Amino acid sequence: MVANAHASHSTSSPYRRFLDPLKGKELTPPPIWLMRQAGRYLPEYRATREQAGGFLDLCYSPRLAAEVTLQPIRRYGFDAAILFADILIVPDALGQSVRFEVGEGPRLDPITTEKELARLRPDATGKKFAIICETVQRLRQDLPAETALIGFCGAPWTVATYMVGGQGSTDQADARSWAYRDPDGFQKLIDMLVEVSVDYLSGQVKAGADALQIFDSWAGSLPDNEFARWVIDPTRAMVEALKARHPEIPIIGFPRGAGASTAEFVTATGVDGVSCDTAMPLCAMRELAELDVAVQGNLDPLLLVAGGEALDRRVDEILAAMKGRRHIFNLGHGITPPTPPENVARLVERVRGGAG
Ligand code: 1CP
Repeated sequence: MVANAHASHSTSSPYRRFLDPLKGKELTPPPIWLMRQAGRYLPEYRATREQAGGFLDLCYSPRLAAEVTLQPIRRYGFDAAILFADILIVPDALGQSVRFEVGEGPRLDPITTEKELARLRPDATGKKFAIICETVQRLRQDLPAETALIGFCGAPWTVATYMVGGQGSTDQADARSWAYRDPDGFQKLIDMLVEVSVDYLSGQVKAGADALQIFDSWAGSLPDNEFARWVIDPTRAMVEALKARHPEIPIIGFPRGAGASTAEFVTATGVDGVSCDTAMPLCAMRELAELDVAVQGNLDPLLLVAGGEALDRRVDEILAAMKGRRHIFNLGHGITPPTPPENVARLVERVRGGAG
């Protein structure tokens, strides 16, 4: 139903309302998309995933990755689609083997010393990045003209936590310990990630991405001085380098768990949008919106599982709090697998229904 939208892919871009708040314009109702809007809560995703075989096979198949990106757009007509890939594509492209075990999270061979770091191959990332960019290209052709396309990568700090720990963890102790023990060595890993991530995102922009999001899911585990060095500085370096290459590209930062450091993150990095997690008070989101930035968020993903009036109530509260501000409606974190798809439809209808 969607695949007929190609016509207006011409030199002048058609209007994509998702981009307005990022470019300084408030919209009522706000644009809406959801983190992890493609994923296991959708039966059609599970079917395509099975067809692909492994999770990385899905990411590296432009045809199937584009298909799962389009699935939630067909169902819900979100204002933006997000490229289907994963933040661990970057370590995989660097030559650190990444595996997704069934029923568990990702597994990598951990890198904890400068010697192991030296085995990574930043020059060899091009081939795998090119496959992902082919997905972006397909998507820009197949998406409805009015739907924006978001490219993304993980922030250097968060990607490093997986590269050093070898898997997800609740406290990111391995990366934090390396950063304390040997800050200069750890800085080399971060610098490498800044450089390859900029190339990767720049490739996504050239392939047709309208905006970028940098996911720093584990930003909240650092004390403020370390937050400045490992979250703010690398993000600012990426934003500067990307804006030098693509002055018009809007960039959203997602420093999850940054709390009281979020305002400093916004002013110091120069992002155009900031995504807020569920714990960010609505009054703090309103204050952030005074900083010449679009504010995205922050419905609790568990309310989307619960549904019903509890969901409606909180949606109305968020809309009321952000009314008149540059707001993009989203969750505070990704959709979880037990989410009933009909609750997502209810949410979209509520946001668009003008409750605000
Ligand atoms: O079984 C499956 O099909 C795999 C589940 C899955 C999915 C759907 C993973 C494994 N990744 C993804 C896609 C994905 N990941 C997207 C696609 C676009 C969309 O949002 O629809 C994006 C943007 C990500 C980003 C990502 N991957 C983050 C940052 C956001 C966040 O959730 O905090 C992180 C931390 C990852 C790592 C990752 N990939 C997959 C899992 C299960 C995890 C978390 C691992 C862990 O910490 O335990």
